[in-house]
Amino acid sequence: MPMRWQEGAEKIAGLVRSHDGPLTRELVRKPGRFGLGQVPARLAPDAVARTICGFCSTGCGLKVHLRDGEACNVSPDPEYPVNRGAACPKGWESLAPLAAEDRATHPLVRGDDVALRETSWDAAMDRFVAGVRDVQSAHGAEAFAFLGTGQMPTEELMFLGSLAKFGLGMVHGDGNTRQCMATAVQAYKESFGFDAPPYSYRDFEESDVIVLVGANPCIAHPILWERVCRNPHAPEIIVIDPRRTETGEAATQHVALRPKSDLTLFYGVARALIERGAVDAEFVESHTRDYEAFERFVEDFDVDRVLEATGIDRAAFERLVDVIARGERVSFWWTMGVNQSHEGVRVAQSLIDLALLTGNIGRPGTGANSITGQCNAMGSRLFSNTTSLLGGRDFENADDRAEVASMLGLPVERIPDQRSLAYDEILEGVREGRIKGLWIVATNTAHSWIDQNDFHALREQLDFLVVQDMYPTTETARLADLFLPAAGWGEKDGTFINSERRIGRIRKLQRAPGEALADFQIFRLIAHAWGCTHLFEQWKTPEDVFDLMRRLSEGRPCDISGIEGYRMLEAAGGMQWPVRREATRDGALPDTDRRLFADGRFFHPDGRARFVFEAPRPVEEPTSDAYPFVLLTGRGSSAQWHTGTRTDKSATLRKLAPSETRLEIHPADAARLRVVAGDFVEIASRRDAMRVRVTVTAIVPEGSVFLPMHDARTNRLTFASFDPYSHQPSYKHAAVRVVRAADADGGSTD
Ligand SMILES: Nc1nc2c(c(=O)[nH]1)N[C@H]1C(S)=C(S)[C@@H](COP(=O)(O)OP(=O)(O)OC[C@H]3O[C@@H](n4cnc5c(=O)[nH]c(N)nc54)[C@H](O)[C@@H]3O)O[C@H]1N2
Ligand SMILES: Nc1nc2c(c(=O)[nH]1)N[C@H]1C(S)=C(S)[C@@H](COP(=O)(O)OP(=O)(O)OC[C@H]3O[C@@H](n4cnc5c(=O)[nH]c(N)nc54)[C@H](O)[C@@H]3O)O[C@H]1N2
Ligand code: SF4
Ligand SMILES: [Mo]
Repeated sequence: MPMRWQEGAEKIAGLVRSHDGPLTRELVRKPGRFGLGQVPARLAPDAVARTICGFCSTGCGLKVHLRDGEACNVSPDPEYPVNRGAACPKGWESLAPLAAEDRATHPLVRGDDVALRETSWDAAMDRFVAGVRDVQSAHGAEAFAFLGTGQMPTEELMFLGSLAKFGLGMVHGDGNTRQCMATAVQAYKESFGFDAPPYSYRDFEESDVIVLVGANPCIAHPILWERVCRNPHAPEIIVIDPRRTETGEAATQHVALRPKSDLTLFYGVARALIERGAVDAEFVESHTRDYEAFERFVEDFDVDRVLEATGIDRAAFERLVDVIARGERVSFWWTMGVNQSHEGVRVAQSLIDLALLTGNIGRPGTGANSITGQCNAMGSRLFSNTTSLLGGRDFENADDRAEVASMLGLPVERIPDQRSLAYDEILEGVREGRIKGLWIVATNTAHSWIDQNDFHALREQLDFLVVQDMYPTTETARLADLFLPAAGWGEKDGTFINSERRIGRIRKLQRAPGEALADFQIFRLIAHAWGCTHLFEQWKTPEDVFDLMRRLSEGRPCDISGIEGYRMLEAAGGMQWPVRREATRDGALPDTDRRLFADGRFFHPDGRARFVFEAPRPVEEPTSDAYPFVLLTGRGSSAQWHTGTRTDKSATLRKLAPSETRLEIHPADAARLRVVAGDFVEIASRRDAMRVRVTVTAIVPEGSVFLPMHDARTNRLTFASFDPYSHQPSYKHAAVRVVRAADADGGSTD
């Protein structure tokens, strides 16, 4: 039974008493503000509350129905401009993960007997402070790093990054958005001058050609696919994916290229478009740079080279070029099939190059559009204070540091003058003994990071690991020295930013169980225990932090200074950045569907977008006689979310998901291996092996196999290679062998 809020409040009050000070008194007086209390008084007991879904970056509006003040049901919001009354199964089932039996209710600490045991918040805070200080004093401030997420409200992300760096003196922090969006961030920064996905979802409805690259929205963004289906122009839909996914099946053309041959393909398409005279010369001349060099560079990518690299046939290539050349409003969209590649940044930029070349940007139905992944990957990109300083600034720029210091009322020396290491570099630091402590918040590294054998070995080298999650049962939480129990979506306030830059309000609808606290409040407790509350005096509520975000954004591309507060966001049905102060001056609300670059001005100082390109590189772990298959990984079903900590808790979602992991294998390969559907195989990489049943299907091409990422064993097989510019892991390419399980057993007795 979850504890009633009064009980919880009393406990907390007692626990934090030793840290006497303003925070303690506030906790005692206003427990509701700390993730323990009742739902806000503003919500009537049987009201409907509007919020935003906490799973994917589509950012659907949801209505949460309350009975006697308790959230009892969820339905999609028909008035929200994103989803207009539709939601996928995860959205409908949003409340189930909150009621899971394994919800964390108390802090846990690892005792001398090695078990994790319940402890008080008071003791947990002491342990946190001592653990971090011990590491920092023995090995330097840089030796303690944090790993965050794209799944908390922006206000919490900003608090985490600011507390860790400005308060606790950490220098390095990154998040799971490295696994997901880093490539798009880097590509946009170099090409456009700022990390700025330019589109509005309305573009799905206004295109006459929709090119989806390495994206499977039918599974991963079902409501975006709904938007595609609402397009009244009978669009050409081209899906470029080695697998014939549900989306590929529904397309007007599926281009089944060889894994990781995208770059050659798109340079070939660019050359063919140039040859056809499909270049928008006026746009290129007025709004871009480096076109001539690009034109010379792609000359080497003739059709034969493309066909050889990609394995597609001439007719398919010509059709692709023809459709793009003739399209009036062509939009290019990409997701993880591009971002998670050893050369993802250049592939993303090759799509940007195509959009620039053909003038398909800034107009309705166009764009070079990265679809994001998690509900708040976009908030994390701008405000997590990891790679870039708050608001997309640069840690290495003294003016940027001075500006942030003055806006936040901080001594400027508190702001590190170097960029954080990226996720992979932080783990490399652990290997080399430079990083001895980690604080992992709202991400399940011990399942989702590439090459788990390596990660588990690295864990042994840490002196202190803190994990902050909704569940103490995650693979990562089980490795913690200290576990901090967090409230989840639905139990706290704040905002998310979705894929089309729309800021939406999320609401506290119910209390968290036991002594779990909103991450925001955990950060306040930590600031208090550390003795740095004076730096965060303006950070009492999420809305206070939202106000700071507005200030930090003013005059920048991501300007939200015109959003006067949560009430305006609620009234507007979410607002896309930028919203400058002038835009809402007389109570006006900006248009609900806005795209960037309508005026052809990009964010580089000269206003011009760049053509960026580079020769394709081979993958780092090519297939061989011993490991002849390419392992592809990704999303398995619309009912499963990543490592399953939330979606596995819903009986409905479990029913909608496959009952067990299956390896997709092509019929011709299956025949060679003498396996039929349902047989067990052993799939092995150079790192590990797993036993799994097969689904024999032509979804995967010959020579490739596919495993869903939702199974923790998948990342024991993956090969750790990274894009050199974005440091994003290449989850979608490893060399593996597959043998019939019976043969493997026979083999092992030899
Ligand atoms: N149900 C569900 N929805 C989700 C998520 C979830 O876990 N479950 N996660 C969310 C998150 S965080 C993200 S990032 C998105 C991911 O959304 P998507 O990127 O759409 O999903 P994935 O299945 O990872 O990968 C998409 C496709 O990339 C293809 N691919 C692999 N290699 C290549 C290649 O070399 N070239 C090309 N062109 N394609 C390739 C794969 O075959 C796969 O079909 O989904 C979001 N939505
Ligand atoms: N092989 C392979 N691996 C992949 C991918 C792939 O395609 N293939 N995709 C990668 C991608 S794109 C992504 S985004 C990552 C995702 O990887 P993860 O981030 O590790 O996956 P999640 O399961 O979403 O983990 C989120 C964790 O946060 C917790 N949580 C949720 N809400 C809250 C909250 O409000 N507060 C706190 N404190 N905790 C919370 C959840 O319980 C869960 O443990 O996986 C990556 N890994
Ligand atoms: S599409 Fe994404 S945002 Fe919409 S209901 Fe599903 S998981 Fe939630
Ligand atoms: Mo992601």
